[in-house]
Amino acid sequence: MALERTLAIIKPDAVAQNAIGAIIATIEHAGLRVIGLRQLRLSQAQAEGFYGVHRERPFFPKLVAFMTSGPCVVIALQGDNAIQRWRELMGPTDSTKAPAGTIRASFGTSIERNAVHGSDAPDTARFELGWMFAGCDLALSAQRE
Ligand code: FUP
Repeated sequence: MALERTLAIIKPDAVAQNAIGAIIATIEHAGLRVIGLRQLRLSQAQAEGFYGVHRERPFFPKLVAFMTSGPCVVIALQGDNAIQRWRELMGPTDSTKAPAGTIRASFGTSIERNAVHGSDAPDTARFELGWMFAGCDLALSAQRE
């Protein structure tokens, strides 16, 4: 198994529900390590840049409006197979189709307002962590496994 890092985002809908602690508890109970953490409100330009791959999709304006509607919590995670394991904890993109017990079933309400984000592959994880934790040395803040 590969020791990986991935980016998790607790989106504005979940922050508004006071669900930050519950979501981080789920992450920690699953054995993933939090190695970086901050709360921020994305600017329009940051949200458009972060979701740049979706720029041509019809849902892009609503996605950017939602992601800038309130504060997010961005989290760097580390663990064996962290990318896939975090996505399993999240559940599928559409919250209405997410299996009971997943974070998107518990805190999301639709495909658009789906509570959390997770990187989908090693290259996107590297890009997204660099974006959200620019200037941070995540290796220094990581617990030794
Ligand atoms: P995911 O990897 O599960 O976050 O999903 P995607 O990268 O495919 O989509 C990124 C975000 O775009 C989703 F979290 C929500 C939004 N989206 C929509 O609003 N409508 C869609 O049909 C697909 C995605």
